[in-house]
Amino acid sequence: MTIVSKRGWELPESAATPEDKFLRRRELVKALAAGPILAASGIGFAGTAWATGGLYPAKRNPRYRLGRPVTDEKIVTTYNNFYEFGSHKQIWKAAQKLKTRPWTVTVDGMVEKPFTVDADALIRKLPLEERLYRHRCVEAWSIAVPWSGFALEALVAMARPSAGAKYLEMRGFHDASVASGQRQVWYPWPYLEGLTIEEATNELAFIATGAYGKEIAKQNGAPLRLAVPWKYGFKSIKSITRFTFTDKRPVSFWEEIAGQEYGFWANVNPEVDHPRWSQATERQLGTGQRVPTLLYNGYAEQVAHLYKDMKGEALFK
Ligand SMILES: Nc1nc2c(c(=O)[nH]1)N[C@H]1C(S)=C(S)[C@@H](COP(=O)(O)O)O[C@H]1N2
Ligand SMILES: [Mo]
Repeated sequence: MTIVSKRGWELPESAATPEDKFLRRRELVKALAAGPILAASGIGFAGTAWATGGLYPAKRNPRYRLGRPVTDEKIVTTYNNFYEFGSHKQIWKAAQKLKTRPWTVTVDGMVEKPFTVDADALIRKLPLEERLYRHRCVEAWSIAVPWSGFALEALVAMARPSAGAKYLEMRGFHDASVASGQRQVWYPWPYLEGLTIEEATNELAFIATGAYGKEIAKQNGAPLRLAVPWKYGFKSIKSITRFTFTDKRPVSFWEEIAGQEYGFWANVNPEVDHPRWSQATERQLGTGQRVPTLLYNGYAEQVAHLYKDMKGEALFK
């Protein structure tokens, strides 16, 4: 395999010894954890020019290829799932009400030292790159998006989780005065998702802060959203406010609502149908085509090893 970048966390998993992994994490911690980021806690930035100037477009990492066309930006920004703003696809206008500056992100739970930081300051501190990722919704439609952002592993390194931490829990915002969907009080707000630490530090786990060469649109989950492209789309939580390290497996938003249909793992698998529909194919937005769905959404090479010894787990819902 060709190594296309000298950044440590972009190395193929097979090329990284445990020591490599430890060392590159130490490097990241040195580069990221110390310094002005903590001082910036709680500070808001009114001017957007300063906040994102020069960040986008981020340099594309050529390691991630689509094998299909990039979906039109217009489609990706007008056909959305974002239940905070309603349980239909046309939420993009309503989502403009979301105030994404200032935005604070809290990192807490089983970490060396919990902290709260302004989202713009956090984004400025982390190495941004562009990645082309496929996205497969559990409802059997798909898109392909040029995200900009940083490897979630870099945030984990910054957080310095304790050895006992097994999961990373992520929460969205909760403000029914902005998000009318949150007046539907029977939903377990805020939106919540979780990954194992191994998943969160897999090279593919990504935090998107931009898309299509600019700051990410509110309807796509500004100011920062997860992108875990081997899992069904609902795992890729939008507009994150909190990262909590824990030894208890999180019960995610959809698992809480309908655990018989949506589970913790939610890995894409064309051979395991949803209780109410087939997962064998997907409707590719913008092309009018229906194409076969791939195991792990085509990312088996990067992630299949994470699950190889798991017996009796519902890995594909
Ligand atoms: N906070 C939050 N994140 C969310 C959702 C949501 O309703 N709320 N929907 C999920 C689902 S089901 C999908 S398919 C993707 C859709 O992302 P997109 O609208 O940017 O394409 O966001 C995911 N993240
Ligand atoms: Mo979805």
